[in-house]
Amino acid sequence: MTDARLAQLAADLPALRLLTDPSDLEHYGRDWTRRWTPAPLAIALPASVAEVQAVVRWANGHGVAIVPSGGRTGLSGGAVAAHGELVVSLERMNQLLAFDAVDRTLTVQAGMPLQAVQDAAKTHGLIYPVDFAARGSCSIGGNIATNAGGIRVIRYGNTREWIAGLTVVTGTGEVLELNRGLIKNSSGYDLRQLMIASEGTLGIVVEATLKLTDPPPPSQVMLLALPDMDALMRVFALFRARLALQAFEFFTDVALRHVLAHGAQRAIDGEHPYYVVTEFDAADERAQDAALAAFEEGVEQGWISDGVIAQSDAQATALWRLREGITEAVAPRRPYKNDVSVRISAVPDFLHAMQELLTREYPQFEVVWFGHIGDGNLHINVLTPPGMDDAAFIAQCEHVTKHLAVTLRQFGGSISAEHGIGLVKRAYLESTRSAAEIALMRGVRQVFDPNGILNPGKLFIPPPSPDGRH
Ligand code: 2HG
Ligand code: ZN
Repeated sequence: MTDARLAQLAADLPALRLLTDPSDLEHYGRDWTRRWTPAPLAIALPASVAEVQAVVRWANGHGVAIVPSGGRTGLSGGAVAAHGELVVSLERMNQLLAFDAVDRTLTVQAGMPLQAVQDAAKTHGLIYPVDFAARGSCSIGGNIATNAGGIRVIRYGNTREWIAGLTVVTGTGEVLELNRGLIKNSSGYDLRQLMIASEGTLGIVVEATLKLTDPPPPSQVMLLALPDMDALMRVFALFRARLALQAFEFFTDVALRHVLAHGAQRAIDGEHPYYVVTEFDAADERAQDAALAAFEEGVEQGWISDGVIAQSDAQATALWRLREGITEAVAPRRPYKNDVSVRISAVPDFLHAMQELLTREYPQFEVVWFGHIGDGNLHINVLTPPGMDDAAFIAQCEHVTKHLAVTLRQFGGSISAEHGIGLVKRAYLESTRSAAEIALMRGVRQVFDPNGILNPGKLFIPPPSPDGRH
């Protein structure tokens, strides 16, 4: 170990797994954003809360920054280590600790993948309902650090709703057990909620107690083709009034083209500008008839051009793939991502404003729109034109994001609906948060992490250091 600080860490904690091979630094130093060159000092893979605590104390003593790391599926650069940080990966802390049938909770270590959490809940006849395409790779700790949303928010809400307790290690190495699984706890500030969406800047989530619930009734999955944007919101209103929705997701013909080219199966013939995948409770014939009636009404009104209803689980999975496969399908085109939200009531006007903005500002680019329209959350992926230099592309996209931020401010929306701010959106935080709020947020960070050890440079633009680095 050539670095004296690391040699000290290895001597202090002989059982701690530490990696310094270039391939490991590369692997653990980045997330799904591909914009930064990974350059961590080393990777620590603690196996216990005590080890995490000792690592944080060492980092304080040596002024080394820590990047907390889960499945690194983030899209905002929250888990990128590009400046000699120690990556603290929770990968080895992936165990189920307890299930409580009376409380209906699972207690897990933070490195457990979301899918493993979902599977564990199922073995007890219950569900952990937060769900999205990265379920197999992301970790519950990362979900908590970003308040991950996904495809079932319309029914179940974000990760925030499902956290009954958290164990975290703060920036000073304090271990806090927050809320301890209580349903009712009116004893002052809810520090658990403060940790959720803090992107590893206040504490490292090491364990979580997750609420579970009953599985939903049997459902049906429908794919709809729509003629225009107004139809989209009309169909949403119609379906929401008539059916018990579990999901209502939209994407455009451009998105469809990419998933089909990536191996998904076409389900509706012809050219249509917009599509919706929706899933709703359909336990009995009455519910199924209501769905058909809603569909027919949408067709009669001219809001739905075509549609299919899945006749089997395999078909339902194939329809879902059209929506869930988009991120992977467009990844080779190194997209610039926006993940924005407005109140549902503002969606129609916001969509029009966005469409106008994008056609004005991005005529030269291929833009893929999709998202959780029933939650007011849009994903806008701008694809790098073939042969275009990354730096030039990003500069143009950043320019448009400035306009987008202005539009969002007008609509009272958010620059990050569910992916977090990280490095990618930190310059735009003030489009969503007032100066007073940001000052208070910085103050909170100072309390939990006075030496700025945890994930510096994420969420906020840090003051420039004397050597000009962040
Ligand atoms: C999704 O909804 C994810 O599929 C990823 O939030 C969105 O790739 C994206 O922009
Ligand atoms: Zn999403």
